[in-house]
Amino acid sequence: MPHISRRHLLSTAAALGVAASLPSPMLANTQAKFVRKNAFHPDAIPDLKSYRRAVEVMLNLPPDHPHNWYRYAMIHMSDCPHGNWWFFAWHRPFIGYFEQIIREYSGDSNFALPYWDWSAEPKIPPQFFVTPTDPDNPLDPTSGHYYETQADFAADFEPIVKALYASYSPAQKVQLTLRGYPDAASYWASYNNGALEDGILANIATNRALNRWNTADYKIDYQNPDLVDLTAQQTPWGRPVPAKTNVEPSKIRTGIKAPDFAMPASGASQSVYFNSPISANHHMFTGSAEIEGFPHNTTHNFLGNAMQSLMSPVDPIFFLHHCNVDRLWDVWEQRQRNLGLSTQPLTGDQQAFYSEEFLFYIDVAGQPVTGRTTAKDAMEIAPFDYSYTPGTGSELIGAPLSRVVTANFTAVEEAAPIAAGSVSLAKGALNPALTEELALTANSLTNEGLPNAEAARDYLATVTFIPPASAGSLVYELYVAPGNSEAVPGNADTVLGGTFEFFGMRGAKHSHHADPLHITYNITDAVQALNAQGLLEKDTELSFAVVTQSNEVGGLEAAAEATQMRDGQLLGVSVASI
Ligand SMILES: [Cu+2]
Repeated sequence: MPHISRRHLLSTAAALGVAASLPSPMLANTQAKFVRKNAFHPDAIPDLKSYRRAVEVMLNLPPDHPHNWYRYAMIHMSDCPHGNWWFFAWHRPFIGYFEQIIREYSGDSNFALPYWDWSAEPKIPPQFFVTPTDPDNPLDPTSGHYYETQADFAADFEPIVKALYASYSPAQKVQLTLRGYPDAASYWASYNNGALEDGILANIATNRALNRWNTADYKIDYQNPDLVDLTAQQTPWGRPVPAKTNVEPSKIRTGIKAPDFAMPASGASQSVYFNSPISANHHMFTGSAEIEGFPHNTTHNFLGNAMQSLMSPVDPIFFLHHCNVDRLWDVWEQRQRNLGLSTQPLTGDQQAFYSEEFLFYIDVAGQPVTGRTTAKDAMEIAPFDYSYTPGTGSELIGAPLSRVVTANFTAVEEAAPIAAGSVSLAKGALNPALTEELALTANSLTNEGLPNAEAARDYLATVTFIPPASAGSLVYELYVAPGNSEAVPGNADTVLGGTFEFFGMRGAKHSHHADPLHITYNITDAVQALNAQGLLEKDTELSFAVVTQSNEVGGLEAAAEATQMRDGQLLGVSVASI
């Protein structure tokens, strides 16, 4: 248990007014040529048929064809940013060019990529499963269209991958070196065994993976398409799988209400951010904002197998998953424009953001994309000419700006180590402004316990910590308690605030992570639960505990990982009401 000798308290509050900023000169509401629809809506059925046709064509292209199905996924493996402020921007052209390629191979000139609104439908659409009457469905990676073993994949792709590396430009090799692939051998290793111990495609034929923790008891298939079955599903440490919790509409709402693009490089401002934190290049992990860190990461990891690795685009559901992620960014951008708020990074940070180069996209002609390779270019929807039908979060486009109230809690002065199974604490007093917000929450709940949409406030806790060496193999649970007692999991007054896990870092040793990470949890439910128990009063304290749990599944050696763990350190928690 942690030892707390002294705590240092820093509490500040700021009610932010509407920051004046120029609305984008681009006119909204222009009619887009292609409409991306909810995959569960009947209007999307023709698109899903076209998708299936084109995916089969791409699966059958030879490995040396740039549009071969696995080759397109390799773009993601080579270059995708996760856990930094380029996450949304990079994926926009990645699925945009893909959509054009599908349009070509399907022969459907109206094709638009459907989106999987997991908040509205926390289950995989039925078109993505093999069934007894449709055993050959190419949209299901357990069908015969996919490599059955890593060895089969390697036999076809090792020479291709090594030749590809040799063909990359010096600028591309700089990017790959930043990513940890300084030569062809290390680059191939990332496909062969770098992502998951047994290779990215291990057991794909028998196991879409679906539920990486307990495959014997729960396998997602056409009879069981739910993102999670809370009654059957438990993590190895005995608590429910957070998949469904992390896609709830409330988790989406807090992301979209965030009034600022990303945490400023200066670190000075207190607000809530749509994008994950700033980083020096797009191959680094600096933390996660709400939408990337929770619904996005959890859905990837819960689906398992290819979907929990950087070769996740091998599973055709990937593109519908990321289409929804892109949709939520579009919703946020529309809302910001309506409010007269900026959709761009802060002025002082723009050059660093815009100039980042994304050099691995492949276009509809099978050629490397040139001329539109900066992050600034990547932000634009116009080249792909699409819009979205309304989905979860769209109701916020016209909703008023939420006032942001923040309070900072620093951790105890002594290092609060984070290691497997450990508990680390941060504690601090609620300031008056935040106390007022809690009273508002109480009022908004009096109507038969249901939050009033207008009055409801959301609560976010941004946890700042230096992660343990094996950060990628851990789950980070945040617990909240009134500060007159310490947050201790299992105590009556201690509530689970959220469960975070990394994406794409399983088994990775990120020893260069000396810099703190910032993970934003939505703790609205936890705050409301404490409030309902009458545990939150004016000037009461809050106590936070970060509890790490091993995230293991068969194939990775949990015990070995734990012994190699370098302790991390919890630095503090910043709470915002919005
Ligand atoms: Cu993703």
